[in-house]
Amino acid sequence: MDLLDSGQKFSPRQDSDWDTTLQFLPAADTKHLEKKSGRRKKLWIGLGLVLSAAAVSLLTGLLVWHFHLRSDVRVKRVYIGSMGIGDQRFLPAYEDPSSPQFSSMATLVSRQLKLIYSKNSVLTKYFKGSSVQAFSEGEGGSDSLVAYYQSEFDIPVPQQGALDEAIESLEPSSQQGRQGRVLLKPVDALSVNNVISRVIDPRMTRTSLQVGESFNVHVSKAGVVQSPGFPDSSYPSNVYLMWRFRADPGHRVRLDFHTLILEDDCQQDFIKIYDSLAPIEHRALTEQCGYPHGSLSFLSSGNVMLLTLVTDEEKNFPGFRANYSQIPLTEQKCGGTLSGDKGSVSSPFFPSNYPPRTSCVWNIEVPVEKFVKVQFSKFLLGNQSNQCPEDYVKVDDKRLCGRKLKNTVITSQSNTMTIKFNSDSSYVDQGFTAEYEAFVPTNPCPGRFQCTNNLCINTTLQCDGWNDCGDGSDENNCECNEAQMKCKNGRCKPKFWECDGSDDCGDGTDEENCEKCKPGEFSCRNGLCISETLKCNGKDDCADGSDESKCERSLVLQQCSEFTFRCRDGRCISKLNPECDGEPDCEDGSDEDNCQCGSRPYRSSRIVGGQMSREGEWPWQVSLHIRGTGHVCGASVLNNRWLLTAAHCVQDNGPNKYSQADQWEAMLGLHVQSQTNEWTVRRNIKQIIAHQDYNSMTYNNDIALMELDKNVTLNQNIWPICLPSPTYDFPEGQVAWITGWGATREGGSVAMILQKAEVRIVNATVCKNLMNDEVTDMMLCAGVLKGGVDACQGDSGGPLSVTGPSGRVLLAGLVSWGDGCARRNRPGIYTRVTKYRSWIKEKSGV
Ligand code: 4AZ
Repeated sequence: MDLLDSGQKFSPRQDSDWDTTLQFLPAADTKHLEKKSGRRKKLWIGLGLVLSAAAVSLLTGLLVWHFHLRSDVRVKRVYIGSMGIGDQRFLPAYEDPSSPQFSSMATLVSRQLKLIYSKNSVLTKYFKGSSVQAFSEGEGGSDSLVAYYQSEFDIPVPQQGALDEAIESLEPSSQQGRQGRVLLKPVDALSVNNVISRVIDPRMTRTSLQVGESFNVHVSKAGVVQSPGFPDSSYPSNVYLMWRFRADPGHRVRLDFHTLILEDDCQQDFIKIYDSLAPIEHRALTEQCGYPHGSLSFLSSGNVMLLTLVTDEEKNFPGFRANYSQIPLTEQKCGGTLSGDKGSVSSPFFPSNYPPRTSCVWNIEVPVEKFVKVQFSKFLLGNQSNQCPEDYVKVDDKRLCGRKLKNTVITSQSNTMTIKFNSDSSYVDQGFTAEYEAFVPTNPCPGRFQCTNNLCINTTLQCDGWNDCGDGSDENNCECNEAQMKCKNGRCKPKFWECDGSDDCGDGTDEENCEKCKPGEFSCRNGLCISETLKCNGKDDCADGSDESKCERSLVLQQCSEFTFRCRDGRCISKLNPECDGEPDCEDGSDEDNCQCGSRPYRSSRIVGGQMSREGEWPWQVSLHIRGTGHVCGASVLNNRWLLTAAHCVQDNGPNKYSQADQWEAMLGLHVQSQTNEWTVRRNIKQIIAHQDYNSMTYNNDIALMELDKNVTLNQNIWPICLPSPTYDFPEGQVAWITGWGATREGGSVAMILQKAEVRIVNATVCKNLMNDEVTDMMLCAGVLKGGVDACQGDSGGPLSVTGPSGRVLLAGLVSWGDGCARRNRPGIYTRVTKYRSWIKEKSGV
């Protein structure tokens, strides 16, 4: 059954045994009673509060004493660790925990652990037992076998810190060095080189969890892993699952996630990946939950990797599907000597996440009379911190880390530069790419402007009102020309940006003295000025509802206006954008009708300057294909039968009969062009209804409906977007998203993976000014006026999506036209959907 078409509405259950004779006190009486006994009641309340406070303090004290001070209360503490062993070889039988070889080696390791713990009074006193979970080949050096184990201690609560210290004291410290430190060597003992252990992630020992199941995966032949039930059903509740990946010796494991959709809260459901076969915190590469956005491609440092999935009782999501493979360790050697005048360097495997425990050094050498400068075009290296002790890039003596250094320029003071990259044993990131260049010290930016931060920019970008340097130095000390205004802070900005509702100066001067009304007055949307005191007074003083449009309570108005919402009963209310905001405002509740649209199944969360979207993120996005040609235009799902697109997509063009329905094929639930999957639905088109007044010269009324030949079943990847009412207001500056498979740069080729980009609604007057008055009231402008982000060829007909106050997504516009793509001061022009609400209803019934 199709959800939106079932015609079912919620109706309260009629309980037959409900006692209709029962009477409740009327509200007025309650008040009356309260008033009479007010004083005595207050006294009792006061006394009650004091007594409750005393009881709470007593209970808290008891609990603190019970758990922290009473030394006989014990807790279980589990440590996960690895042991490097020098005098044993890895045998294939060790992969099978039921083999006799596994058992006998596990016994040796457990005995060894007991021996190690026996040398420490805290450890030996509270030790309960160890179990070995897996073995792998040694990690090079003197280890030839690694055992992964779990040790359990039963410890009085106040002693937990001492236990952690004792466990950590077993590790070789950096001064002692890793190599050759034999911890213990009785006659039958193993030659132990090192032990690392850490307390287990407490979410992995939740009592509700079913005991972890584990899968052994050999990655020498590439393959796919997925969470149980994927993609047909959600993952199960309360599971702790492990996938142990092993590559051939001398190889690394590579894991690329194709889909990853979990609950948003990492405390409940998460995946965690380790550079190890046991979940040792020291070796955690990443933790992910929700609908993650960064790179989801991971590499191990050695030939093993562990993937864990932990879920709780509630809210189960689709889970994941990931491809695994192996790569020789010798592949992608990073670093080296570079001697060209310019070139680029990037972290290993960029744009995948770099592997842990990796170090690379690049020595750049340019002709003696020149210096070197390097500019980072991508920089994603873990957390920002002072000394950058974890993962870092070091340029000569300067250590860099964090995720904020994009476009940073560093220059050398000689003809050589050394760039070092270093990743530690845990938590990886996407890394960096950088371009280096030789320059003459006396002329660092030949023919270009040098910013204070050493960036070079085109001289035409100086004093153009935009901060191109990033530090504003290209906009300092400018002489404003006659088309510009001077801000108080000295910046020059185009005059038509004055009073456009956005602070372009940065100090608000371009938005001062813009009100048409006097101080203390409210400007109605119809241009009237009324006293500020009349705002939200429950009366329609502007006579267009606007003084009552952003108040706590919505008014039912005597008369409707172009700014008011019309309820189904024909009456209008004053609240701005009341539809589907989660609050019934119309007396007949019609502002909250048909609000299943515009929701993403999983909250997270072509285009020029955009980024890849995730599967299911834009379930209303459609790809319109011409048979034999492939993708041509975008469209949006309105319901299980109707799509909305641009009229210019369905115009005949010479021999191409785009106006004929049988030429088209609609792809719904598509993510990657030419990669249909179980969620993709292909439909023929029954009819096309282009707007009767579409003007191919001006692009006015650029809107068309398409009816599918067969209904589709709505699901997590195919879902309608909400249509805004005719009076819905999309204010300038509001964030909107564009999506599509169109060209990724002007004149470029189309995208394979659905792209998304964030833009903002542009002031209509500013837009008309910028676009030579070619923008009509039936159009909406959106973009990033600085340039670099826009819709482009192939995105046409696709949605301009805006998220409303309750999280529902509304269709503000249809990609229509523009002056090129992503050019500065050339926003994208969209069909203004609010203008066509009744046309859509008339033609399709939606
Ligand atoms: C096009 O050719 C097109 N920059 C669509 C959108 C824009 C430009 C061109 C907006 O379909």
